[in-house]
Amino acid sequence: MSLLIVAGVSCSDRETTPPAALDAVPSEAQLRWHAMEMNAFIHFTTNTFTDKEWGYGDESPEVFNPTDLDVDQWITTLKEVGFKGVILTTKHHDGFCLWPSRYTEHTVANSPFKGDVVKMVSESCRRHGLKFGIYLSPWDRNRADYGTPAYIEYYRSQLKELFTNYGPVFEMWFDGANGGDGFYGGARERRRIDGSTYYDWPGTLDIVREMEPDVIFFSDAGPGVRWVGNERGVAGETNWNTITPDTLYAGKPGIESLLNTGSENGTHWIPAETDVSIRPGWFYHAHEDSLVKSPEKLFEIYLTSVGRGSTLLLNVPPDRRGKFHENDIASLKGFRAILDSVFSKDIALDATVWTEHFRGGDETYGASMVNDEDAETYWATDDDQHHGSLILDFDDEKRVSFVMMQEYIRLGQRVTSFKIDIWKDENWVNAGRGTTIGYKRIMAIDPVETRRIRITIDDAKECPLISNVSVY
Ligand code: FUL
Repeated sequence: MSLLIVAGVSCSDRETTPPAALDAVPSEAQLRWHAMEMNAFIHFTTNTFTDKEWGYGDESPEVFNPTDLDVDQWITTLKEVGFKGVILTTKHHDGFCLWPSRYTEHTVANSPFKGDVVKMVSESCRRHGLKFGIYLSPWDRNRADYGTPAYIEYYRSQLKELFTNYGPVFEMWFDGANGGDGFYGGARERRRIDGSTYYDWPGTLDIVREMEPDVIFFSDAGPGVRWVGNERGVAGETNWNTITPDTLYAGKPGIESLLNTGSENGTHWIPAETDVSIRPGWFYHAHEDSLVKSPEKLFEIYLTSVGRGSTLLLNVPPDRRGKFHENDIASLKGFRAILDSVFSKDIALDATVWTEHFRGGDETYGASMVNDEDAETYWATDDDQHHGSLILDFDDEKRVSFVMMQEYIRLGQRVTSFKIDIWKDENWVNAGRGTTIGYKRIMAIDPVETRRIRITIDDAKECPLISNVSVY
């Protein structure tokens, strides 16, 4: 590059223009949410004591009686496994409140336990450095006024109580299950609501945003993050963070596959959150003690959620003592051990990375930006070039089983197809292909000894920007 000396100041005559952002990009709060990668869900209420999944709403607060509640055991266990945030069911569909809400008698205050579980969990999260989130079921099978405008007032008053007394709250979870039969203050009937209008979500979100401007709203349709479309722990192999929310709303039937993949030309950044339980049910049932997912299954779920650019929300339900069961703890620890062993050494850090093309011939967009341990730097191509390859040279044969890639999503999600080749017998041999990358993509490949890996971006919406490549 030639240099001009102007009045003693040297400057390049060919300044490389940085890539322009796409229309749909994440907010700062969404970027922080992506980086959390693994959060935990906690389902705990009268269901834990009645052995139900959906309480009818007529359960007496008397049944809620954990004998040995230890929220620090939950939070320290989750922290050791690597979870960054916790979302607590402060009220499930049965309407029982885990805090002494002044708007209803149907709370912990009238249970033999009496304690404020929301306070205990939010404080424990803060003590141990985890972020705290809230699930407040919009559907309430206890309330006589459910289905009328009065209930919306009730729901909003409770949001105000929660956000004022227990914040900061990083994520607010609006469940899509809505309406149906219930106790409804003794009516014991079936009630239907129009999910697209009844809750006036825009009005409710405004109220919450005023209290917590950075909160991420989860619902089927966002607007902060969207449901992944299933409860099996599987994000789309093609997983766009973008989707067009126009006609979507929480609980709308038939949108599962769209939510699972997102859409390439979606107008908004609404990434998929993968919620799944460590047990068959969301609440604790003793008869499921032998059905806790194994460490290997949890790792498989990690690969189909975090490994596909989604965030994992893993539910771990406390038992009737108010503790995580020994079997769940053993599985979680085993899962952590697998993560530690698989991802113990990133061999890409010692590799030399080559490319035939980088933006403007400017080293600040060069291949070495993908293994410099700086998430803010990235390899980029010129605007008119939507493909390119990176070759990682390890100097000698290394055993390779996983390749991890990250796009610089601050400027939008771009890659639409890529492949991974390994160098074998003086030839490139294909080891895997994929579509989207997004925040993170982890490709498991058949374990192999090789001295070189080639990652080819075959196509992208605009010039690809790759901020990180790791190899294990
Ligand atoms: C669903 C609910 O009906 C389940 O009980 C659970 O809370 C799950 C996370 O969301 O819609």
